[in-house]
Amino acid sequence: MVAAATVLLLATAQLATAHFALDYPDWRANTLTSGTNYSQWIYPCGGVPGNSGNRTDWPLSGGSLILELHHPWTYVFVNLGLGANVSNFNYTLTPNFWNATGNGTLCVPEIKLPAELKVDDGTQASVQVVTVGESGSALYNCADITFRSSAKALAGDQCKTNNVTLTEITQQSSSSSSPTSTSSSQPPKSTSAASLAGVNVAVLGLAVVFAYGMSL
Ligand SMILES: [Cu+2]
Repeated sequence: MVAAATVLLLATAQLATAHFALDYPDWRANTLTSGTNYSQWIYPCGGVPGNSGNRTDWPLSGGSLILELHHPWTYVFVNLGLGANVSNFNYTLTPNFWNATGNGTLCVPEIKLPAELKVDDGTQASVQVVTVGESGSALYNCADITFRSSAKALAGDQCKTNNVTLTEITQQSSSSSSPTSTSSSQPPKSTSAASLAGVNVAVLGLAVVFAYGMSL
C-alpha cells in the first residue's frame, strides 16, 4: 500500500510539473531538466536561444512532429519562423489549432507549410510549439530546422500516437451545437491544409490506450 501511494503521489506531481516535450524535430534544449534557467512559461521558446545545438532536417513541404504530452488535455499551436536565429514565429502551421486529449505521445506525420511559403534546400528556420491549458497560460518549446530536399517525413513505424486524440478546432463558427468527430485508426493522408479546412473536426490520430489501472 505504501508503494502504491508513493507511485500515485509521484505520478500526480509529474502531471503538475512535467509540461510537454518536443521530441521531433529535436528541441533546442531539454526544457524539462532541472538546474537550468529554462522555463516553458517563457515566450517564445522557453528561454532557450536559437542555435543551441540541435538542428533537424525537414522536408521542403513540411515535416513530422512528435510531442510528449503530460497534461490531461491541451490546445496546441505550431508556428514557424524563417532564419538562422528565430525569435519571430510569424507563420502558423495550424490555421485550425488542435485540441489534444490524453497524456501520451502525439505524432503528426506531416505538417504542411502554408501554400504561400516557399522554402529552398538549406533554408534555416525554427518551429515553435505552444500549448495552452484551461488557465489560458501557455507553454513553449522550439526546434531549429533546416529545410532539405533530401529530408523525408517520419515513416509510420517512427510516428506512433499513443493515448492522445487530436481534434482540429476551426476558427469559423459552426451552426451545430457541438463538434462532430470522426475517428480512424490511421491519420488521414492530408495532401494539403486546404483539404482539412472544410471539415469542422478531423481526428488525425485515435489510439486510446488505458495504460493505467487507476484514474488520476
Ligand atoms: Cu505542466
